[in-house]
Amino acid sequence: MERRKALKWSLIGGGGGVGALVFGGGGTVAYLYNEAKVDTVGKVDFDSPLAVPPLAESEQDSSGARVFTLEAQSGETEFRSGAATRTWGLNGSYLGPTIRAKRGEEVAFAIGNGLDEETSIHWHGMHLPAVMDGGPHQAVSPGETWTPQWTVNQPAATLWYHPHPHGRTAEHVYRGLAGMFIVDDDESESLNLPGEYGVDDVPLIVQDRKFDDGNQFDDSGAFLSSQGVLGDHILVNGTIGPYFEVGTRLVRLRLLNGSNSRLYNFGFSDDRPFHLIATDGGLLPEAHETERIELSPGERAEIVVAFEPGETVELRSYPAEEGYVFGLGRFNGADDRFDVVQFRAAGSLTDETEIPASMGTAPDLEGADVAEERSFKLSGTSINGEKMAMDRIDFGVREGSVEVWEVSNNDGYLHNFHVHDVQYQVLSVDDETPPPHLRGWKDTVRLIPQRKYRLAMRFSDYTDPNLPYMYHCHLLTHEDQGMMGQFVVLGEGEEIGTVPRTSSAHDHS
Ligand SMILES: [Cu+2]
Repeated sequence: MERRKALKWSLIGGGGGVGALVFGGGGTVAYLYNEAKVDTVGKVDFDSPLAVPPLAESEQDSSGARVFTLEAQSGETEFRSGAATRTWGLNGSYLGPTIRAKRGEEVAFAIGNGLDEETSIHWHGMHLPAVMDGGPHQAVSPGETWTPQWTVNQPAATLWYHPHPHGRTAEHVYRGLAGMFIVDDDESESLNLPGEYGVDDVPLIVQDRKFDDGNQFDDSGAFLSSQGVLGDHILVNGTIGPYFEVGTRLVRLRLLNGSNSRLYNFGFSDDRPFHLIATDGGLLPEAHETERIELSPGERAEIVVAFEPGETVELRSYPAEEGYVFGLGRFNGADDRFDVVQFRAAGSLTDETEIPASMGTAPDLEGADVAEERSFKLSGTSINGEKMAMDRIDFGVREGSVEVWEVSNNDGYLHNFHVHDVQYQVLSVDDETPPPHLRGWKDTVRLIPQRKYRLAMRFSDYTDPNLPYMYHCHLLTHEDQGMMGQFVVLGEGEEIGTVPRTSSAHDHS
């Protein structure tokens, strides 16, 4: 282990020496460089139907809230031939059901922890009170039940949920705790987009995994990588080598990068164009036609793709377009290529949906009065040189104010930036208008090294001087190692308080 570390630092620290080391002819490093590339294109037997997570059931309680029950549990899952894999899931052995709720609805959850260690469930992308956020201060002990409740009040979007326990997020997500959370609203329901869940509106939770010789998940960091685990098998909704039978001309795919540290560059095997219709926080004002969409861990995109009767085409992940300092990309997955899902179109396809000319609402924070500007430099496993501390609130923001945060990645590999509670507008990237895929609402943005991302966000309500929201890199190893900070939303005249020593908001049952 120590030897690996030394080799890694000699590579990274070498600066101009990296190229010489890598391409210097023969030698161990050149061999390792070649071995580091993963390419599964043409090698995947698409012999399993794509699993589609069930929609979670709910019951109305006496107050009118819709109550969902989720139980974190351990189990075994058969991903491939041979031994079953020990996994975790919610209401099942791997992943969890899809939660679906409409703007304006009161939702309530009973989150049970049937594991033998503390966990939590964070609602990624959701605007809600800090005490309901499910971050590291809302840990749920084994045998206990946590009961968050809030009113969904944000535009239709593809969100997700996953654990966020202090220092343990990577392992909990890797074992299988995650699920999708779809928000609908009146506007989205009035559009004629493909919208039949599991038929022409399909969730795709994309995760990479490594298996050891006994078919168990291996979460050891990739050799020479600075990003943590990089798997050589792709699971989509927990299915390896999935195919999906298409019965409609247009299909909407809700893509979620649910991986710990891998960047995907999605596109089709024949390079057909498709339409990007939504990003993290909801529908774009109008669809953007493209052939590729890159997603870093935690990011989502909704795309609509058109099929011809009788055809077969694969969704792939292609090598990253840019964003790695020379030589580092290879060891951090940037050159990898994967077959992801095969789509098999029926001999005749129904054709009743469309991509409307106008869909969501454009972000509107450009030109807003800015109460505060802040700067965040991500490097190694720190933000502005500091690591996360549970009892340190890094700053407070004012209720109702708009802030602009300038964020940059000072390393040569992948980081991204996620902010809890809000969706933000990417105002600019290196002072230029952001590319089309960053023009909608976002809660997680990939940081290409050495570029300045200016993010505008409004903190509209839910003040709490004592309980913080998180901002962090969503590469889960980095997050666990401390690349995270905490802020509180303050009402008028309020001062930053003190994080309660036991801030878990769980019920004892
Ligand atoms: Cu990072």
